[in-house]
Amino acid sequence: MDYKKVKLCRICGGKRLRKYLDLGSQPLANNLQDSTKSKPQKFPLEVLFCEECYLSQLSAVISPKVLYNNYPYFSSVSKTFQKHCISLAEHVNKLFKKDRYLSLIDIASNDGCLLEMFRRSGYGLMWGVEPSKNLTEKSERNGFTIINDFWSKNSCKALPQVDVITALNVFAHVDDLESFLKTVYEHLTPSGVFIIEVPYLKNLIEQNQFDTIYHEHLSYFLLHPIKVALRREGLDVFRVEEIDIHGGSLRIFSCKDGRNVESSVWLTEAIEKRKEFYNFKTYRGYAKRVEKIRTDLRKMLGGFKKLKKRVMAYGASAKGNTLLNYCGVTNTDITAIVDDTPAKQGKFTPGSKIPIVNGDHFDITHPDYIVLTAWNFSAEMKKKTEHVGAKYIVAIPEVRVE
Ligand code: JHZ
Ligand code: ZN
Repeated sequence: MDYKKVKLCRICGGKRLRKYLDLGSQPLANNLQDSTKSKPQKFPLEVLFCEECYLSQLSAVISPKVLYNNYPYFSSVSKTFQKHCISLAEHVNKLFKKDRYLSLIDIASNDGCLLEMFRRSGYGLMWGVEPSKNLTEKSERNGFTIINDFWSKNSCKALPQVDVITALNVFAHVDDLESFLKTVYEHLTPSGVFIIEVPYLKNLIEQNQFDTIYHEHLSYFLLHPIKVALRREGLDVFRVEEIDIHGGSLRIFSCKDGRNVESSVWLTEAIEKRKEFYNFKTYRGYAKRVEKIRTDLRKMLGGFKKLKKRVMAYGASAKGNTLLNYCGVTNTDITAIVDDTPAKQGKFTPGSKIPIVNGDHFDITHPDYIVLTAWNFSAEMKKKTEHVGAKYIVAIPEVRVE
């Protein structure tokens, strides 16, 4: 399978792209293996910084058809994410006078988790757009209308203009942002609101969250480049919020016109500037900090292996696979990974070949340590495993036992 090499910045077309991180060649993070014998193809995983608009982006683009045809990630598995969607629905309602039923399109609606929370909060007309067949089928069974395709002018031409368009954890996955945003503009009513949520690059750098880097995430965003991309397509950012989900994300509200730009917008940009995120030198020491995580984790797991400790992990997340593959951790270090997603159970993590099992295995194996490979949900995961009596290993922002 081939991939496209990035030569120009996807937002500003700039040529001055400088590499600041190389995580080696890695398999696709959600390409779970059916057996330990499969040999998944590997692709370069490197991050480049654009000196003109400050976007961080991968050097390689894999075809989205390969990545999302059958996607094993189900948003609803996490109660934390469900609560997050409920609060977003309440929050959005406050932006409108609720004198009528509002309409909504959710881009990359996954298994319908967000649609469900908007339905409960009284939305009348709703559509999801989702390329993965398995996720579409689940949402349709729950009564939602889903366009089973990528968000594009052509696939969504039957959809009307709506009051709210949401794009949670999908903006970073898009190569052609220009046509993505043009389609958003066409489907938004004049007073409508477009909401993006993306993992925030500030946290990726400051908290060493290098595991958020995998082939699906083509871009790593600051507010500034998002503003540039939106403005070019006629959308103005009027509010920005820093939210806790996925290790710290940005929630960005934009509209065609008519809403006052709130102080959060210039304040966020001012902080990005003051913290020197618009300067390549800030990214220089990053690779060293990431290498230290690898050294420390290998040392810790090597020590536990010698002591014959039982080590399992929780969360066969995409980010977990970046961590395991970059650190060279395999099924000789971690016996099994628990994941509550039925579609992931019975498979093996790509590259590291660790079996993915259900939660009963904590009680069968009685691990001494559980590596929280989805550390962004540690509170929820610790609660679910209290009875196991194990200690937890967390690798981000630095390797430690809790
Ligand atoms: P999680 C996701 O990436 C999806 P991933 C996506 N790639 C994206 O853009 C980013 O987020 C931002 C499991 N789990 O969410 C479910 C339990 O088993 O950290 C998941 O497999 N029990 C679109 O894959 C994994 O852990 C639980 O109680 O890196 C979490 O994956 C909980 C809470 C989770 O994301
Ligand atoms: Zn650029």
